[in-house]
Amino acid sequence: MTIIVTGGAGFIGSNFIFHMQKKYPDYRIICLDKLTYAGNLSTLKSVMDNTNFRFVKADICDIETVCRLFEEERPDIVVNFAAESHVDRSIKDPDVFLKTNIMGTASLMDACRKYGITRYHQVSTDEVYGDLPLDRPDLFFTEKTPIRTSSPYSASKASADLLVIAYNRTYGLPVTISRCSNNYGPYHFPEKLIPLMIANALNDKPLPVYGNGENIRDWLYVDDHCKAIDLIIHNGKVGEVYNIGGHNEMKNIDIVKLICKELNKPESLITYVADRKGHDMRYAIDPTKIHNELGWLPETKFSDGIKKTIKWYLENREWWEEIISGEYRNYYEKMYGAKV
Ligand code: NAD
Ligand code: TDX
Repeated sequence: MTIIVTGGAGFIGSNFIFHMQKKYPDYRIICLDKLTYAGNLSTLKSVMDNTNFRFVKADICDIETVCRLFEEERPDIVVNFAAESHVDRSIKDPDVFLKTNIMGTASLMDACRKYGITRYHQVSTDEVYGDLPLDRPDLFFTEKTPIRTSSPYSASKASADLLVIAYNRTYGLPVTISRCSNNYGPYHFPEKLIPLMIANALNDKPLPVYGNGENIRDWLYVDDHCKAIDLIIHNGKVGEVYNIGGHNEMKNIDIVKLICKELNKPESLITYVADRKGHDMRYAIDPTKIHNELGWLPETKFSDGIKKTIKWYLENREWWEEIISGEYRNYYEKMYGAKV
């Protein structure tokens, strides 16, 4: 079995590669990644020398290079994690989100059509469903919830999903889509809520909470997401969408307070800043379908997962310190400079 994993130098893609190499040592895994600001080759150093692993630096939008790789490797399965993934960046500059997330998905699927694959899997997000009101805790996103996007990021992911469904219907491409809630865990880029708060707290820097901090996210430990994708690519039904989430809703402010507590830092570091434009209020996934059809259930409780995650950031300071001292600093200053 040969699998191309795009975006494998990023947060979830790298964790997926680790999961697959451990569970299926005979599979050949090829990571195709452009190494944007969010991709980090050092993340993959533990698998780099495996004979069944190959890294290729390339843009998923570059159809010629993608086709050359397909020609050489003749993959059975393609799992597409490659994306611009940060909502705040999409609000400042949507352009690259449209290119990578939409055009990149199309070019990958064109290569799949040309060479033939047994499965193209699109890693999507719960953000395609928009948000839920805070005063209706009885409501959840199911696979039948209408697409209703809020940010250029979520609109680009939803557009890609529509293309994936169209390629299945029009060309018979054997596709699946997964829509997951917020992930957390090792190698999470420190521009996202949990790693940003851990890094800032460790450096005794202000903890910038958007708006009133009441927004709710449904957090899933990254390994549980990887296991769900593993099940879908092997046993999921072609043409189907699977929601992935663990019924673990938390308010942003409670997460930040928990991080302060775990790290023994004062809550006085918490600084309320201007709200995100179009900020989604609540995400909450109903994972009944993947549970009933594929037997998936999240295994890591948030109370354990957050401790493991904090421990990882404490033990791997060089990984994130290098990031926050580099080019990322310019983004941080532009994004938060005047506020914190
Ligand atoms: P990430 O930003 O950490 O990593 C993205 C990776 O894609 C990076 O390695 C980057 O170099 C690569 N990449 C970007 N543009 C590329 C291009 N044009 N060609 C090739 N590679 C390119 O993202 P993540 O958090 O790991 O998210 C992975 C996927 O999962 C994304 O599709 C995202 O929409 C989806 N998702 C993320 C979450 C989450 O909580 N992080 C939740 C649900 C879904
Ligand atoms: O500094 C911050 N302060 C803050 O209050 C940051 C970075 C975020 N927030 C808030 C905004 C959100 O309500 O925390 C919440 C989580 O924010 P992010 O970590 O940026 O994640 P989110 O916008 O929810 O999107 C994530 O989950 C769905 C991923 O980044 C997406 O790629 C995925 O599709």
